[in-house]
Amino acid sequence: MPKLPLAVVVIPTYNEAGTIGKMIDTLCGKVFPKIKDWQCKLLVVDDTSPDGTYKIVQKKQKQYKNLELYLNPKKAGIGGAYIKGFRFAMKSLKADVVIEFDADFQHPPKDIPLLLKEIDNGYDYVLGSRKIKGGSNPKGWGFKRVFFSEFGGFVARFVLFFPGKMFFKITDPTTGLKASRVKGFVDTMDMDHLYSKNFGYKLEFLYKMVTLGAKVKEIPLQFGLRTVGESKIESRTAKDIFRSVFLLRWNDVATQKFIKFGCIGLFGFVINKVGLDVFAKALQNLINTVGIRNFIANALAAEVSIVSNFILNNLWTFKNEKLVWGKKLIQKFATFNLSSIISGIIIPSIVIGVGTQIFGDQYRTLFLVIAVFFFTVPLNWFIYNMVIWKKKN
Ligand SMILES: Nc1nc2c(ncn2[C@@H]2O[C@H](COP(=O)(O)OP(=O)(O)OP(=O)(O)O)[C@@H](O)[C@H]2O)c(=O)[nH]1
Ligand SMILES: [Mg+2]
Repeated sequence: MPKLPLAVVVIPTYNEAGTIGKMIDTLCGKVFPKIKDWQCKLLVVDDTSPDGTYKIVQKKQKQYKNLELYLNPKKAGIGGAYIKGFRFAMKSLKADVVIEFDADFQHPPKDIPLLLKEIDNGYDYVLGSRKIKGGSNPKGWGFKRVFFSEFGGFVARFVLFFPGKMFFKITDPTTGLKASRVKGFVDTMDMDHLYSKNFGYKLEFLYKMVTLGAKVKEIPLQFGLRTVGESKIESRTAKDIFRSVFLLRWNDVATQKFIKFGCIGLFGFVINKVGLDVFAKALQNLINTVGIRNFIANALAAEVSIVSNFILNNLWTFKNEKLVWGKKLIQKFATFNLSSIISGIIIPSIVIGVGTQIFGDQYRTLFLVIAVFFFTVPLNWFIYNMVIWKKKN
């Protein structure tokens, strides 16, 4: 018979003596034996809980062969515990899938086979969602907890994924119930540089899995009420989660590029403005007709700003995709020049012309802003990334 793939359910615990024994009996005694296509192990990562949670696990290990304990000498935070647990599950146990699970029965044990079924269906990252049909928050949650969960979830989704497809696909980013494929994902993920070792890790793992290209699937999660033991959620948990989310977004390669692109664009605008004045003055004695003079002055100034935009983006924004001197650079510059004329001059002129024709001359500045932010910026960003400095695979 071929060897079955291994799923390791990782439960971090801190003072869960009131519930861990029952959880072990439920998983190792009832749930795991019913799963036929997977070999399952339970790994408890305990931070040497003062209430002796680990002692209960050690006792149960005599009864269950598929029960493992990883004992941290001191409190590591939920994220810290998961990092250690995942490493142990991969290196020592050779897990194919790792599952994040709570000790306090808020995650229904019956969901474990459902998570694995979706992995069998080809998904790499299966999430329990409280927001899709069939999922729910506990009935007993007060306004504050519901608000933080809803608001925090939305901010996290928005900051991390908007306007990408994951913004719509991932409905519950702060969920704690997840199954992750190891090969190509958890074994590839950088777990050494997390911004948070507490609850913020959830968003970081999520972001990293998505960035690695994981195929994501949500299943409904009826999140229960904690009945035994104490919550480890603190008032600073919300802050911790927001901090992780913003740092992830800020330090993302694309964000950093976009900021540089924006600065250079702004600088180009300044060059255009200054250049217009300089050229207009220089041409004063050469061309008498003011309209023609300013037309030529602006064309020259715009060209100078296009050249400076190209050079600066090449050296700074897209330094990793830098074009070096040669025929290709000249071709790319020609494309850049043409697209800049279209996106920076022709399109805004049409938007402003059509807009003011329909709505009136008083909206001239408004249409300029619309043209720049809704047409020029997105169009340039797209062309720079997809054409001029397109990454080679
Ligand atoms: N090892 C370890 N486990 C932790 C730590 N903090 C939390 N946990 C465990 O992580 C799991 C989730 O923590 P909970 O306090 O239940 O968080 P929650 O479910 O979002 O919040 P509640 O609804 O209040 O229970 C539980 O099994 C905790 O024991 C920690 O610092 N170290
Ligand atoms: Mg809980």
